[in-house]
Amino acid sequence: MNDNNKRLLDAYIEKINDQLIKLTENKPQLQRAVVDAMEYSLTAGGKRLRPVLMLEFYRMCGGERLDDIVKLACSVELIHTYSLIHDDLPCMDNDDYRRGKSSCHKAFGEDIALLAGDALNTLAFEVIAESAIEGVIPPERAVMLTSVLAKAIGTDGMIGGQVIDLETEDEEISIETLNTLQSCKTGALIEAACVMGVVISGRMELIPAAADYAAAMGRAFQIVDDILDVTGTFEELGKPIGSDEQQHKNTYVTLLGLERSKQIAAQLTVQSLAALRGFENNEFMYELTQDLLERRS
Ligand code: GRG
Repeated sequence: MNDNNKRLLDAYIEKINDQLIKLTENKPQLQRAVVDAMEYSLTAGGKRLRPVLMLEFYRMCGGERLDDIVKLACSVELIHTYSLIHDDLPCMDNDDYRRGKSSCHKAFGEDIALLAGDALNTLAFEVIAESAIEGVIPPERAVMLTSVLAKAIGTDGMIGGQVIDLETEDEEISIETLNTLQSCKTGALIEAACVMGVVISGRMELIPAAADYAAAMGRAFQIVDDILDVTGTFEELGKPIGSDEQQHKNTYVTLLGLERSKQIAAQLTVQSLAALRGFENNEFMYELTQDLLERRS
């Protein structure tokens, strides 16, 4: 990534991080345990990819009020963090580490971690509603954002994907089923982030192009995630490697092998870049998408 784009990415991440801290401050003492757990997971690191996508799609659609939109962009990071907390629970993937730290339930106990995930989920929708109440976006756009996000994380999206994942452990599935699992579990929230950026800008005619971009990029992202689970290190990923194999998960690597997975991720990246052609000022997004293919974390 060139220096200008790196500066833009760092500026986005700084604004997102500042806003995420604000979202959990000033909460009453009695509820402090759950708020501490939310804050712990929100500030544990992470690439902030989903809010960056939302901000960039808004900007590529000609949006100029980026500072006003940061809080809205945090809605997808709140959902993402909730999904990671729940994903790590003993009844799900039972992972002890996340983002280089003890997972939420290891630090706060299962009960508080479960509630912290639930509260982050709720807070995401509170943020969207508040953006209309505060006059940041028109109410009809807030309703549309609510609809896009809710669909992306429900039974047709993230939760549905998680169910397919759980129910197909220990059995070999087809590549078609793996594609469906991935589109729901990882792809749907990534797509929602891109589409929500477009919705905020009001350029509704660009929604299909944003969805096309996200479908290809989201799959490439998951394939790289699967590759890194085999080729990465604890230091890079912030969690133990080899967990997919240990848990008998179906992944692109277990089904197609490392080399074929790398080829497909590269092809999907090219496909996603083509979908960016309809957007103005797409240089940053172009580079970010290429960098995601080479990422090590
Ligand atoms: C309601 C019980 C219940 C569960 C919610 C757990 C769940 C449903 C869904 C799991 C979704 C999930 C964890 C998908 C994995 C997606 C993925 C590739 C995560 C890693 O994303 P990165 O690399 O992580 O963006 P960072 O840490 O950088 O933010």
